[in-house]
Amino acid sequence: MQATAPHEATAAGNIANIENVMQEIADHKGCGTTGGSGKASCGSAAGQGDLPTEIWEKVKNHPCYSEEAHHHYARMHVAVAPACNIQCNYCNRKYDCANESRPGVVSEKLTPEQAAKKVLAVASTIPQMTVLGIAGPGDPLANPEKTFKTFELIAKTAPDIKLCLSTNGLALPDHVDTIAGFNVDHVTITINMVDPEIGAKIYPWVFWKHKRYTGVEAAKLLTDRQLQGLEMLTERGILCKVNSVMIPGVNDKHLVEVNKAVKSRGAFLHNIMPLISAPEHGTVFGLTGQRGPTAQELKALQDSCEGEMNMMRHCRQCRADAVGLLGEDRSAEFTTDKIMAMEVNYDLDSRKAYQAKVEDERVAKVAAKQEELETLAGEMSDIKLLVSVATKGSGLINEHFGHAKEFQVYELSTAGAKFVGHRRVDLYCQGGFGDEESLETVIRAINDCHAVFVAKIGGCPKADLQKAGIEPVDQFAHEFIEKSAIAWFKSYLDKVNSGEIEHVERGDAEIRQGALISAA
Ligand code: CLF
Ligand code: SF4
Repeated sequence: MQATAPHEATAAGNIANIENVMQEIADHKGCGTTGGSGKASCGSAAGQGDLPTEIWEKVKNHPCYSEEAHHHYARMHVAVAPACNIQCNYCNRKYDCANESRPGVVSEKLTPEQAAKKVLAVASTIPQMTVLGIAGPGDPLANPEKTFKTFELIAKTAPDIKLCLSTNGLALPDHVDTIAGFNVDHVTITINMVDPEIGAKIYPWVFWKHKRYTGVEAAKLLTDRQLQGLEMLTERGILCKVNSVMIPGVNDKHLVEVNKAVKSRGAFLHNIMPLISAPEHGTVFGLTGQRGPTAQELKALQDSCEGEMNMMRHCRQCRADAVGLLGEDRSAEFTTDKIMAMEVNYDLDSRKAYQAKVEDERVAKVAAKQEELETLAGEMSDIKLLVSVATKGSGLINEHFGHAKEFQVYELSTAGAKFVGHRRVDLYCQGGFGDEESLETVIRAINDCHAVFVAKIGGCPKADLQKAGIEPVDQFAHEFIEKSAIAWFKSYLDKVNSGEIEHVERGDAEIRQGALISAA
Protein backbone atom coordinates (compact mmCIF):
# COMPACT_ATOMS: atom_id res chain seq x y z
CA MET A 1 0.00 0.00 0.00
CA GLN A 2 1.32 3.41 -0.87
CA ALA A 3 1.52 6.24 1.60
CA THR A 4 -0.85 9.18 1.41
CA ALA A 5 0.37 12.44 -0.12
CA PRO A 6 0.61 15.33 2.31
CA HIS A 7 1.17 18.11 -0.21
CA GLU A 8 -1.42 17.52 -2.87
CA ALA A 9 -2.75 21.09 -2.84
CA THR A 10 0.70 22.55 -3.33
CA ALA A 11 1.56 19.99 -6.00
CA ALA A 12 -1.61 20.86 -7.91
CA GLY A 13 -0.70 24.55 -7.69
CA ASN A 14 2.68 23.77 -9.17
CA ILE A 15 1.15 21.80 -12.01
CA ALA A 16 -1.19 24.65 -12.96
CA ASN A 17 1.77 26.80 -13.81
CA ILE A 18 3.78 24.13 -15.48
CA GLU A 19 3.86 25.15 -19.10
CA ASN A 20 5.53 28.44 -18.30
CA VAL A 21 8.03 26.78 -16.02
CA MET A 22 8.93 24.12 -18.58
CA GLN A 23 9.46 26.73 -21.24
CA GLU A 24 11.71 28.63 -18.85
CA ILE A 25 13.67 25.47 -18.06
CA ALA A 26 14.06 24.76 -21.77
CA ASP A 27 15.25 28.31 -22.43
CA HIS A 28 17.65 28.37 -19.55
CA LYS A 29 21.19 27.06 -19.75
CA GLY A 30 24.05 27.23 -17.29
CA CYS A 31 22.99 25.90 -13.93
CA GLY A 32 25.19 23.42 -12.15
CA THR A 33 28.38 24.89 -13.57
CA THR A 34 29.18 27.91 -15.59
CA GLY A 35 26.97 27.81 -18.60
CA GLY A 36 27.76 27.06 -22.16
CA SER A 37 27.30 29.50 -25.00
CA GLY A 38 28.54 32.39 -22.93
CA LYS A 39 25.37 32.54 -20.82
CA ALA A 40 25.59 33.75 -17.26
CA SER A 41 25.63 30.88 -14.81
CA CYS A 42 23.02 30.58 -12.11
CA GLY A 43 25.30 28.01 -10.56
CA SER A 44 28.05 30.49 -9.92
CA ALA A 45 25.99 33.48 -8.83
CA ALA A 46 24.74 34.06 -5.30
CA GLY A 47 21.57 35.60 -6.67
CA GLN A 48 19.13 33.91 -9.00
CA GLY A 49 20.85 35.27 -12.11
CA ASP A 50 18.85 34.42 -15.23
CA LEU A 51 16.79 31.67 -13.54
CA PRO A 52 13.03 32.04 -13.24
CA THR A 53 11.93 32.40 -9.63
CA GLU A 54 10.08 29.03 -9.46
CA ILE A 55 13.21 27.17 -10.51
CA TRP A 56 15.56 29.28 -8.42
CA GLU A 57 13.51 28.44 -5.32
CA LYS A 58 13.95 24.75 -6.11
CA VAL A 59 17.70 24.79 -6.75
CA LYS A 60 19.13 27.60 -4.64
CA ASN A 61 19.99 25.45 -1.64
CA HIS A 62 20.11 22.02 -3.28
CA PRO A 63 23.77 20.99 -3.25
CA CYS A 64 23.48 18.69 -6.27
CA TYR A 65 21.32 20.88 -8.53
CA SER A 66 23.45 24.01 -7.98
CA GLU A 67 27.24 23.87 -8.10
CA GLU A 68 27.41 27.10 -6.18
CA ALA A 69 25.10 25.80 -3.42
CA HIS A 70 27.25 22.71 -2.87
CA HIS A 71 29.94 24.77 -1.21
CA HIS A 72 27.47 25.84 1.47
CA TYR A 73 24.58 23.38 1.84
CA ALA A 74 24.55 19.74 2.86
CA ARG A 75 22.43 16.73 1.95
CA MET A 76 21.79 13.47 3.67
CA HIS A 77 20.70 10.07 2.45
CA VAL A 78 18.79 7.43 4.38
CA ALA A 79 19.37 3.81 3.35
CA VAL A 80 15.80 2.51 3.49
CA ALA A 81 15.62 0.79 0.08
CA PRO A 82 17.64 -2.46 -0.04
CA ALA A 83 16.08 -4.32 -3.02
CA CYS A 84 16.82 -3.74 -6.71
CA ASN A 85 14.97 -4.75 -9.87
CA ILE A 86 17.82 -4.71 -12.41
CA GLN A 87 21.47 -5.76 -12.62
CA CYS A 88 24.18 -3.37 -13.77
CA ASN A 89 27.58 -4.77 -14.76
CA TYR A 90 29.29 -2.16 -12.57
CA CYS A 91 27.40 -3.22 -9.45
CA ASN A 92 28.00 -5.91 -6.85
CA ARG A 93 24.79 -6.21 -4.83
CA LYS A 94 26.78 -6.95 -1.67
CA TYR A 95 27.33 -3.20 -1.71
CA ASP A 96 25.27 0.00 -2.24
CA CYS A 97 23.72 1.01 -5.57
CA ALA A 98 26.58 2.16 -7.77
CA ASN A 99 24.35 4.53 -9.73
CA GLU A 100 24.83 7.10 -6.99
CA SER A 101 27.64 5.75 -4.84
CA ARG A 102 31.11 4.39 -5.40
CA PRO A 103 31.44 0.60 -5.46
CA GLY A 104 32.46 -1.27 -2.32
CA VAL A 105 30.43 0.77 0.16
CA VAL A 106 27.92 -0.80 2.55
CA SER A 107 25.42 1.53 4.22
CA GLU A 108 23.59 0.92 7.46
CA LYS A 109 20.01 0.02 6.52
CA LEU A 110 17.17 1.77 8.35
CA THR A 111 13.42 1.41 8.77
CA PRO A 112 11.36 4.46 7.74
CA GLU A 113 10.85 5.30 11.43
CA GLN A 114 14.60 5.12 12.16
CA ALA A 115 15.20 7.21 9.04
CA ALA A 116 12.80 9.92 10.24
CA LYS A 117 14.57 10.07 13.61
CA LYS A 118 17.92 10.29 11.85
CA VAL A 119 16.77 13.18 9.68
CA LEU A 120 15.68 15.17 12.74
CA ALA A 121 18.96 14.38 14.51
CA VAL A 122 21.03 15.54 11.55
CA ALA A 123 18.84 18.61 10.90
CA SER A 124 19.31 19.78 14.48
CA THR A 125 23.08 19.24 14.36
CA ILE A 126 23.77 20.49 10.79
CA PRO A 127 21.49 23.48 10.13
CA GLN A 128 22.72 23.79 6.54
CA MET A 129 21.38 20.28 5.75
CA THR A 130 18.58 21.17 3.36
CA VAL A 131 17.94 18.03 1.30
CA LEU A 132 16.99 14.45 2.15
CA GLY A 133 17.66 11.97 -0.63
CA ILE A 134 16.81 8.30 -0.96
CA ALA A 135 19.35 6.66 -3.22
CA GLY A 136 19.56 3.05 -2.13
CA PRO A 137 21.28 0.91 -1.14
CA GLY A 138 19.15 -0.69 -3.92
CA ASP A 139 16.56 1.13 -6.00
CA PRO A 140 14.10 3.36 -4.08
CA LEU A 141 11.24 2.51 -6.45
CA ALA A 142 11.85 -1.22 -6.13
CA ASN A 143 10.99 -0.54 -2.45
CA PRO A 144 8.08 1.87 -2.85
CA GLU A 145 6.39 1.29 0.52
CA LYS A 146 9.57 2.00 2.49
CA THR A 147 10.55 4.96 0.32
CA PHE A 148 7.18 6.71 0.42
CA LYS A 149 6.59 5.95 4.10
CA THR A 150 9.91 7.67 4.81
CA PHE A 151 8.89 10.69 2.74
CA GLU A 152 5.55 10.83 4.51
CA LEU A 153 7.14 10.85 7.98
CA ILE A 154 9.73 13.47 7.05
CA ALA A 155 7.25 15.76 5.29
CA LYS A 156 5.26 15.85 8.53
CA THR A 157 8.10 16.38 11.00
CA ALA A 158 10.64 18.43 9.00
CA PRO A 159 8.67 20.32 6.33
CA ASP A 160 11.54 22.68 5.41
CA ILE A 161 13.66 19.81 4.07
CA LYS A 162 13.52 19.15 0.34
CA LEU A 163 12.83 15.56 -0.69
CA CYS A 164 14.94 13.96 -3.41
CA LEU A 165 14.98 10.58 -5.09
CA SER A 166 17.38 8.67 -7.31
CA THR A 167 16.23 5.68 -9.38
CA ASN A 168 17.25 3.39 -12.24
CA GLY A 169 13.89 4.31 -13.79
CA LEU A 170 12.45 0.84 -14.47
CA ALA A 171 9.52 1.28 -12.07
CA LEU A 172 9.33 5.06 -12.45
CA PRO A 173 6.23 5.45 -14.69
CA ASP A 174 4.17 3.56 -12.08
CA HIS A 175 5.07 6.01 -9.31
CA VAL A 176 5.12 9.45 -10.90
CA ASP A 177 1.80 10.53 -9.40
CA THR A 178 2.86 9.49 -5.90
CA ILE A 179 6.19 11.31 -6.31
CA ALA A 180 4.38 14.47 -7.42
CA GLY A 181 1.89 14.09 -4.56
CA PHE A 182 4.71 14.14 -2.02
CA ASN A 183 5.96 17.37 -3.51
CA VAL A 184 9.28 15.78 -4.47
CA ASP A 185 10.86 18.48 -6.63
CA HIS A 186 14.02 16.60 -7.62
CA VAL A 187 14.34 13.18 -9.22
CA THR A 188 17.48 11.59 -10.63
CA ILE A 189 17.28 8.83 -13.25
CA THR A 190 20.40 6.91 -14.20
CA ILE A 191 20.35 6.60 -17.99
CA ASN A 192 23.43 5.00 -19.53
CA MET A 193 22.06 4.36 -23.03
CA VAL A 194 19.16 4.93 -25.38
CA ASP A 195 20.32 2.14 -27.75
CA PRO A 196 19.35 -1.35 -26.47
CA GLU A 197 22.32 -2.93 -28.29
CA ILE A 198 24.62 -0.84 -26.08
CA GLY A 199 22.34 -1.43 -23.10
CA ALA A 200 22.78 -5.19 -23.43
CA LYS A 201 26.50 -4.69 -22.72
CA ILE A 202 25.70 -2.84 -19.46
CA TYR A 203 22.63 -4.69 -18.11
CA PRO A 204 22.55 -8.51 -18.06
CA TRP A 205 18.91 -8.57 -16.87
CA VAL A 206 15.94 -6.59 -15.57
CA PHE A 207 13.05 -7.92 -13.51
CA TRP A 208 9.64 -6.52 -14.36
CA LYS A 209 6.11 -7.73 -13.62
CA HIS A 210 7.31 -11.02 -12.09
CA LYS A 211 9.46 -11.84 -15.14
CA ARG A 212 13.19 -11.70 -15.80
CA TYR A 213 14.21 -10.21 -19.16
CA THR A 214 17.74 -10.52 -20.59
CA GLY A 215 19.89 -9.09 -23.38
CA VAL A 216 18.56 -6.54 -25.87
CA GLU A 217 14.97 -7.19 -24.79
CA ALA A 218 15.84 -6.21 -21.20
CA ALA A 219 17.69 -3.08 -22.31
CA LYS A 220 14.83 -2.04 -24.61
CA LEU A 221 12.34 -2.36 -21.78
CA LEU A 222 14.59 -0.36 -19.47
CA THR A 223 15.26 2.51 -21.88
CA ASP A 224 11.57 2.79 -22.85
CA ARG A 225 10.53 2.97 -19.20
CA GLN A 226 13.31 5.44 -18.28
CA LEU A 227 12.42 7.87 -21.07
CA GLN A 228 8.69 7.53 -20.41
CA GLY A 229 9.26 8.25 -16.70
CA LEU A 230 11.44 11.26 -17.54
CA GLU A 231 8.74 12.73 -19.79
CA MET A 232 6.04 12.16 -17.19
CA LEU A 233 8.08 13.90 -14.49
CA THR A 234 9.05 16.91 -16.56
CA GLU A 235 5.43 17.32 -17.71
CA ARG A 236 4.61 17.76 -14.03
CA GLY A 237 7.33 20.36 -13.51
CA ILE A 238 9.59 18.11 -11.42
CA LEU A 239 13.26 18.93 -11.96
CA CYS A 240 15.02 15.88 -13.36
CA LYS A 241 18.70 15.17 -13.25
CA VAL A 242 20.09 12.37 -15.40
CA ASN A 243 23.10 10.42 -14.14
CA SER A 244 25.18 8.53 -16.71
CA VAL A 245 28.15 6.31 -15.97
CA MET A 246 30.90 6.82 -18.56
CA ILE A 247 32.23 3.40 -19.59
CA PRO A 248 35.08 3.79 -22.12
CA GLY A 249 34.58 1.67 -25.24
CA VAL A 250 31.01 0.80 -24.25
CA ASN A 251 28.91 3.97 -24.01
CA ASP A 252 31.38 6.90 -23.92
CA LYS A 253 30.69 8.18 -27.44
CA HIS A 254 27.01 7.19 -27.18
CA LEU A 255 26.50 9.48 -24.15
CA VAL A 256 26.34 12.46 -26.51
CA GLU A 257 23.17 10.82 -27.96
CA VAL A 258 21.86 10.18 -24.47
CA ASN A 259 22.46 13.83 -23.64
CA LYS A 260 20.38 14.94 -26.63
CA ALA A 261 17.60 12.43 -25.85
CA VAL A 262 17.23 13.54 -22.23
CA LYS A 263 17.50 17.24 -23.02
CA SER A 264 14.70 16.95 -25.58
CA ARG A 265 12.53 15.36 -22.89
CA GLY A 266 13.06 18.24 -20.48
CA ALA A 267 15.90 17.02 -18.21
CA PHE A 268 17.33 19.91 -16.21
CA LEU A 269 20.84 18.66 -15.50
CA HIS A 270 23.14 15.92 -16.84
CA ASN A 271 25.67 14.33 -14.52
CA ILE A 272 28.24 12.21 -16.38
CA MET A 273 30.16 10.22 -13.79
CA PRO A 274 33.30 8.11 -14.30
CA LEU A 275 33.05 4.33 -14.09
CA ILE A 276 34.88 3.29 -10.93
CA SER A 277 36.14 -0.21 -11.62
CA ALA A 278 38.63 -2.50 -9.93
CA PRO A 279 38.79 -6.31 -9.56
CA GLU A 280 38.35 -6.11 -5.76
CA HIS A 281 34.86 -4.62 -6.20
CA GLY A 282 33.74 -8.00 -7.57
CA THR A 283 31.67 -6.49 -10.38
CA VAL A 284 31.48 -7.87 -13.92
CA PHE A 285 33.33 -4.84 -15.25
CA GLY A 286 35.89 -4.97 -12.42
CA LEU A 287 36.60 -8.66 -13.01
CA THR A 288 36.82 -8.34 -16.80
CA GLY A 289 39.29 -5.46 -16.65
CA GLN A 290 36.94 -2.77 -17.98
CA ARG A 291 38.69 0.51 -17.23
CA GLY A 292 37.21 3.82 -16.14
CA PRO A 293 37.97 7.12 -17.96
CA THR A 294 40.91 9.39 -17.23
CA ALA A 295 40.28 12.89 -15.90
CA GLN A 296 40.80 14.44 -19.34
CA GLU A 297 38.50 11.93 -21.09
CA LEU A 298 35.75 12.71 -18.59
CA LYS A 299 36.20 16.47 -18.89
CA ALA A 300 36.26 16.33 -22.70
CA LEU A 301 32.93 14.46 -22.78
CA GLN A 302 31.37 16.83 -20.23
CA ASP A 303 32.64 19.81 -22.23
CA SER A 304 31.21 18.42 -25.46
CA CYS A 305 27.77 17.96 -23.89
CA GLU A 306 27.79 21.37 -22.18
CA GLY A 307 26.76 23.15 -25.35
CA GLU A 308 23.58 21.06 -25.26
CA MET A 309 22.52 21.43 -21.62
CA ASN A 310 23.47 22.04 -17.98
CA MET A 311 26.24 19.71 -16.85
CA MET A 312 26.89 18.67 -13.26
CA ARG A 313 30.57 18.28 -12.43
CA HIS A 314 30.54 18.27 -8.65
CA CYS A 315 28.97 14.85 -8.01
CA ARG A 316 30.85 12.85 -5.35
CA GLN A 317 29.16 9.48 -6.07
CA CYS A 318 28.12 9.43 -2.45
CA ARG A 319 27.02 6.50 -0.32
CA ALA A 320 23.39 5.58 0.41
CA ASP A 321 23.75 6.86 3.99
CA ALA A 322 25.89 9.93 3.24
CA VAL A 323 25.63 12.95 5.55
CA GLY A 324 27.22 16.39 5.15
CA LEU A 325 28.56 18.66 2.46
CA LEU A 326 29.17 16.76 -0.79
CA GLY A 327 32.93 16.61 -0.30
CA GLU A 328 32.76 15.39 3.30
CA ASP A 329 31.34 12.29 4.95
CA ARG A 330 29.85 12.67 8.41
CA SER A 331 27.83 9.43 8.32
CA ALA A 332 29.94 7.94 11.13
CA GLU A 333 28.61 10.62 13.53
CA PHE A 334 25.04 9.48 12.93
CA THR A 335 24.99 5.70 13.30
CA THR A 336 21.73 4.21 14.63
CA ASP A 337 23.19 3.71 18.14
CA LYS A 338 24.34 7.32 18.31
CA ILE A 339 21.05 8.70 16.97
CA MET A 340 18.97 6.78 19.49
CA ALA A 341 21.07 8.25 22.32
CA MET A 342 20.96 11.77 20.85
CA GLU A 343 18.88 14.61 22.21
CA VAL A 344 17.05 16.04 19.20
CA ASN A 345 16.09 19.69 19.15
CA TYR A 346 14.63 20.48 15.74
CA ASP A 347 14.30 24.24 15.76
CA LEU A 348 13.08 25.73 12.50
CA ASP A 349 13.90 29.33 13.51
CA SER A 350 17.52 28.63 14.33
CA ARG A 351 17.88 26.67 11.09
CA LYS A 352 16.53 29.65 9.16
CA ALA A 353 18.80 32.08 11.03
CA TYR A 354 21.85 29.96 10.22
CA GLN A 355 20.87 29.71 6.57
CA ALA A 356 20.45 33.50 6.40
CA LYS A 357 24.09 33.81 7.50
CA VAL A 358 25.11 31.35 4.79
CA GLU A 359 23.33 33.54 2.23
CA ASP A 360 25.29 36.60 3.44
CA GLU A 361 28.51 34.63 2.95
CA ARG A 362 27.46 33.65 -0.59
CA VAL A 363 26.76 37.26 -1.49
CA ALA A 364 30.14 38.39 -0.11
CA LYS A 365 31.89 35.64 -2.06
CA VAL A 366 30.31 36.59 -5.37
CA ALA A 367 30.97 40.30 -4.83
CA ALA A 368 34.65 39.56 -4.17
CA LYS A 369 34.86 37.44 -7.33
CA GLN A 370 33.19 40.09 -9.47
CA GLU A 371 35.58 42.75 -8.21
CA GLU A 372 38.62 40.58 -8.96
CA LEU A 373 37.24 39.69 -12.40
CA GLU A 374 37.46 43.33 -13.40
CA THR A 375 41.26 43.09 -13.20
CA LEU A 376 41.13 40.71 -16.19
CA ALA A 377 39.20 43.16 -18.35
CA GLY A 378 41.14 43.85 -21.54
CA GLU A 379 43.34 40.72 -21.25
CA MET A 380 43.48 39.08 -24.71
CA SER A 381 45.17 35.78 -23.82
CA ASP A 382 43.63 32.45 -24.94
CA ILE A 383 45.44 30.53 -22.20
CA LYS A 384 43.19 28.14 -20.28
CA LEU A 385 44.59 26.13 -17.39
CA LEU A 386 43.50 24.11 -14.38
CA VAL A 387 44.26 24.68 -10.69
CA SER A 388 43.27 22.55 -7.72
CA VAL A 389 42.14 23.76 -4.32
CA ALA A 390 42.15 22.25 -0.82
CA THR A 391 38.92 23.31 0.86
CA LYS A 392 36.64 22.29 3.69
CA GLY A 393 33.73 24.22 2.14
CA SER A 394 32.16 27.70 2.23
CA GLY A 395 34.02 28.55 -0.97
CA LEU A 396 37.24 29.19 0.99
CA ILE A 397 40.83 27.95 0.67
CA ASN A 398 40.75 26.58 4.18
CA GLU A 399 42.32 23.10 4.15
CA HIS A 400 45.89 22.00 4.86
CA PHE A 401 47.47 20.14 1.92
CA GLY A 402 48.17 17.10 4.10
CA HIS A 403 44.61 16.90 5.40
CA ALA A 404 42.84 17.16 2.04
CA LYS A 405 40.80 14.11 1.04
CA GLU A 406 39.85 15.75 -2.22
CA PHE A 407 40.87 18.73 -4.33
CA GLN A 408 38.40 20.91 -6.19
CA VAL A 409 39.47 21.76 -9.73
CA TYR A 410 38.89 25.14 -11.42
CA GLU A 411 39.54 26.11 -15.02
CA LEU A 412 41.03 29.59 -15.30
CA SER A 413 40.83 31.80 -18.35
CA THR A 414 40.25 35.46 -19.09
CA ALA A 415 36.53 34.65 -18.58
CA GLY A 416 37.26 33.93 -14.90
CA ALA A 417 37.32 30.83 -12.69
CA LYS A 418 35.00 27.93 -13.50
CA PHE A 419 34.50 24.86 -11.31
CA VAL A 420 35.14 21.79 -13.50
CA GLY A 421 35.46 18.90 -11.07
CA HIS A 422 37.14 17.40 -8.06
CA ARG A 423 39.70 14.69 -7.40
CA ARG A 424 39.61 12.31 -4.47
CA VAL A 425 42.96 11.43 -2.98
CA ASP A 426 44.44 9.34 -0.19
CA LEU A 427 45.34 11.43 2.83
CA TYR A 428 48.96 12.59 2.54
CA CYS A 429 49.35 13.38 6.22
CA GLN A 430 49.00 10.21 8.34
CA GLY A 431 49.18 10.97 12.06
CA GLY A 432 51.51 13.90 11.60
CA PHE A 433 53.82 12.23 9.10
CA GLY A 434 53.81 12.64 5.37
CA ASP A 435 53.23 9.44 3.41
CA GLU A 436 55.37 9.42 0.28
CA GLU A 437 53.22 6.85 -1.50
CA SER A 438 50.14 8.99 -0.95
CA LEU A 439 51.97 12.04 -2.23
CA GLU A 440 52.57 10.22 -5.50
CA THR A 441 48.86 9.44 -5.80
CA VAL A 442 47.99 13.07 -4.99
CA ILE A 443 50.35 14.26 -7.73
CA ARG A 444 48.85 11.79 -10.22
CA ALA A 445 45.34 12.99 -9.28
CA ILE A 446 46.14 16.67 -9.91
CA ASN A 447 48.80 16.21 -12.57
CA ASP A 448 46.81 18.25 -15.10
CA CYS A 449 46.88 21.31 -12.80
CA HIS A 450 49.36 24.18 -12.95
CA ALA A 451 48.97 25.07 -9.26
CA VAL A 452 47.46 23.82 -6.03
CA PHE A 453 45.96 26.31 -3.57
CA VAL A 454 46.19 25.35 0.10
CA ALA A 455 45.79 26.93 3.53
CA LYS A 456 49.14 25.47 4.58
CA ILE A 457 51.75 23.04 3.28
CA GLY A 458 54.96 21.49 4.62
CA GLY A 459 58.40 21.90 3.07
CA CYS A 460 58.74 18.32 1.69
CA PRO A 461 55.49 18.09 -0.27
CA LYS A 462 56.07 21.65 -1.48
CA ALA A 463 59.39 20.68 -3.03
CA ASP A 464 57.98 17.49 -4.59
CA LEU A 465 55.04 19.36 -6.11
CA GLN A 466 57.41 21.95 -7.58
CA LYS A 467 59.52 19.13 -9.03
CA ALA A 468 56.35 17.77 -10.69
CA GLY A 469 55.68 21.21 -12.20
CA ILE A 470 52.72 22.04 -9.90
CA GLU A 471 53.06 25.34 -8.04
CA PRO A 472 52.00 25.15 -4.38
CA VAL A 473 50.19 28.41 -3.51
CA ASP A 474 49.60 29.24 0.17
CA GLN A 475 49.48 33.02 -0.03
CA PHE A 476 45.65 33.06 -0.20
CA ALA A 477 45.02 31.01 2.94
CA HIS A 478 41.42 31.37 4.22
CA GLU A 479 40.41 33.64 1.35
CA PHE A 480 37.65 33.03 -1.22
CA ILE A 481 38.61 30.46 -3.89
CA GLU A 482 37.48 32.14 -7.09
CA LYS A 483 38.70 35.62 -6.15
CA SER A 484 42.14 34.17 -5.22
CA ALA A 485 42.34 31.98 -8.32
CA ILE A 486 41.61 34.96 -10.57
CA ALA A 487 44.24 37.07 -8.78
CA TRP A 488 46.82 34.28 -9.22
CA PHE A 489 45.87 33.84 -12.89
CA LYS A 490 46.30 37.56 -13.51
CA SER A 491 49.83 37.44 -12.12
CA TYR A 492 50.50 34.24 -14.16
CA LEU A 493 49.46 36.04 -17.34
CA ASP A 494 51.62 39.03 -16.41
CA LYS A 495 54.64 36.72 -16.06
CA VAL A 496 53.90 35.03 -19.39
CA ASN A 497 53.44 38.41 -21.11
CA SER A 498 56.71 39.74 -19.70
CA GLY A 499 58.59 36.58 -20.77
CA GLU A 500 59.44 35.67 -17.17
CA ILE A 501 57.80 32.26 -17.65
CA GLU A 502 56.66 30.22 -20.61
CA HIS A 503 53.16 28.72 -20.59
CA VAL A 504 53.21 24.96 -21.10
CA GLU A 505 50.30 22.51 -21.32
CA ARG A 506 50.03 19.90 -18.55
CA GLY A 507 49.43 16.15 -19.01
CA ASP A 508 46.47 13.96 -18.01
CA ALA A 509 45.44 12.99 -14.46
CA GLU A 510 44.07 9.87 -12.81
CA ILE A 511 40.64 9.36 -11.28
CA ARG A 512 41.00 7.44 -8.04
CA GLN A 513 39.49 3.95 -8.33
CA GLY A 514 39.26 3.15 -4.60
CA ALA A 515 35.86 2.57 -3.04
CA LEU A 516 35.89 5.28 -0.40
CA ILE A 517 38.07 7.91 1.14
CA SER A 518 38.84 7.10 4.77
CA ALA A 519 35.79 7.75 6.92
CA ALA A 520 35.97 11.23 8.41
FE1 CLF B 1 21.18 12.59 -2.94
FE2 CLF B 1 21.25 12.40 -5.48
FE3 CLF B 1 19.33 13.81 -4.37
FE4 CLF B 1 21.81 14.69 -4.39
S1 CLF B 1 23.26 12.89 -4.15
S2 CLF B 1 19.61 11.63 -4.17
S3 CLF B 1 20.55 14.37 -6.18
S4 CLF B 1 20.44 14.59 -2.62
FE5 CLF B 1 24.40 14.43 -5.52
FE6 CLF B 1 25.64 12.50 -4.32
FE7 CLF B 1 26.12 12.94 -6.84
FE8 CLF B 1 23.83 11.99 -6.11
S5 CLF B 1 26.57 14.30 -5.18
S6 CLF B 1 25.77 10.99 -5.84
S7 CLF B 1 24.19 13.65 -7.56
FE1 SF4 C 1 23.20 -1.92 -8.44
FE2 SF4 C 1 21.91 0.39 -8.51
FE3 SF4 C 1 22.28 -1.00 -10.78
FE4 SF4 C 1 20.57 -1.88 -8.91
S1 SF4 C 1 20.39 0.03 -10.12
S2 SF4 C 1 22.12 -3.10 -9.96
S3 SF4 C 1 21.60 -1.29 -7.00
S4 SF4 C 1 23.88 -0.03 -9.54
